[in-house]
Amino acid sequence: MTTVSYSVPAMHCDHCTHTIETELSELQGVQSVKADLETKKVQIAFETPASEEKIKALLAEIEYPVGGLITL
Ligand SMILES: [Cu+2]
Repeated sequence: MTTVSYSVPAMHCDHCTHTIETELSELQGVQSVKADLETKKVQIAFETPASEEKIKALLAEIEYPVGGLITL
């Protein structure tokens, strides 16, 4: 299991966090998603077949592109 934390600057309300958590949760291999509005960070725990590439692609697709990677 891998845990990553991404900065998602486009996150600006509870609707955003809900959308991000719902969409990412549906990606196969994603174990948990926590979107934090205050810090505009999304923490994701995943294993294969999910990957950082797939997660970033999905976030870009739903118009919440990753603004940076915070190493944990
Ligand atoms: Cu919003």
